[in-house]
Amino acid sequence: STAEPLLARPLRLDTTEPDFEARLAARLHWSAETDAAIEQRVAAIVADVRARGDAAVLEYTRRFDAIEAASVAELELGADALRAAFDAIPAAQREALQQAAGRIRRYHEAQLQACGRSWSYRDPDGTLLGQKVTPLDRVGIYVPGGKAAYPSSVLMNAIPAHVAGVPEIVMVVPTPRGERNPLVLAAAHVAGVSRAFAIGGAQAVAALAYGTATIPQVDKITGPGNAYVASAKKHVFGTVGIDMIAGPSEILVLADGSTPPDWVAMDLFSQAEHDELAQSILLCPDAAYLDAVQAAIDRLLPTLPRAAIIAASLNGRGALIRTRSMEEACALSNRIAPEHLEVASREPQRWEPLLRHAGAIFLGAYTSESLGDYCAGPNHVLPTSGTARFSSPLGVYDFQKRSSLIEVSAAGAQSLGRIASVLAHGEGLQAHARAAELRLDAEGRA
Ligand code: HSO
Ligand code: ZN
Repeated sequence: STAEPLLARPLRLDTTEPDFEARLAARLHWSAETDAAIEQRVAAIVADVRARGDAAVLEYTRRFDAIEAASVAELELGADALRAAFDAIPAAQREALQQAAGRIRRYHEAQLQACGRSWSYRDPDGTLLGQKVTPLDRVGIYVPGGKAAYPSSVLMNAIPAHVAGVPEIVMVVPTPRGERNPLVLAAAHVAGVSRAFAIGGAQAVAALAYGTATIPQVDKITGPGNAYVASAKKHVFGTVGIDMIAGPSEILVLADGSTPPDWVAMDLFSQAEHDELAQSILLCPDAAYLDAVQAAIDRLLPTLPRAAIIAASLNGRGALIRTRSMEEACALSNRIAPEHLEVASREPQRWEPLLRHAGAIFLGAYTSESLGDYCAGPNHVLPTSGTARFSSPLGVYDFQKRSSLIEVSAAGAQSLGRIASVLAHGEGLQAHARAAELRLDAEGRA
């Protein structure tokens, strides 16, 4: 029997149709369903690891990953194991990993120079005010073990931490039935991971958050994971810092019709192939161009091994939208605030000033999102589900924190003391007022 041909038909919309807003809203809708059963199981695992440490980690690793180990120490992949993994992969992969890492490092070093440095200034009376920037002491990076185990994500999480100056980067990665992902371990070596443990799930997150006899307690946990991992991260938040909890990947392409339709179709596919729930949207003022991209989709889809995932994503969440103009397309893109925004235009510099809300903006026909995913340099951990309205890509700043610095001069104590004294009396806090007044000179106290 012949199989049904796979069809990918993103929803066709036109901004001039009367029910456009409602149909668009239905397409965009996505909510992180919090499954109460998962939350409960995770709460129990986290509490157990917190209470029993290594023994609990070993039990859960045996149960969920089918690994028999006598101790958590046996599950450690030290610097030597990571190096050995790197040495064992093909030379072309070694070289590509190193080139990607070099470019990502260079980008994040520029970010450190631009916005990761301490600063201060002095008042005319000599008082010093500023902010001191320091790296976190120790961070944990979660790497999934299953179908979403991306070596590129190891680079994107560990390199900014390394560039920020974090002295110890601890990676956890589940190895179900002992199956290790050599590229993930090789990427950890290249990215400067200090040590790794072959553990995963909520138990790994809890171990990093509270520490065990073998696993060091970290200050922040970043990296993607399944529903259990996401729930565990929310659970331990407050004890440690966490990065954002990412939703499904998204791409929005803004096209003026000048980029080959095949290029755009493949870029839409490249997000769709991540996940059935991924979202790919194309905006263009030219309906004939949307037809051409749909034709390219039909022709190219059967050539891809992940066609079924791509079709599910495009049919369930994809959209090809005709807009009245490029200006309207830019405004709509800002409202959607996509994770990735491609400006497939002959004049990307003309539209860029109109674009504000997106995790990453890819300008011009040659800038495939795929290049940004791997090696251009910017981070591929980006805000999803419209959160680009208020949050930013993962960066060196996520692995630093800031302390205020104040050094009041004798002269400064006079002017500041008078202000503080008045406000402290106003708040009824006498000790505050006296602390300021004690430092006033005779003239000030008079
Ligand atoms: N596009 C993904 C990152 C990735 N792509 C990893 C390929 N590998 C983040 O949205
Ligand atoms: Zn990707």
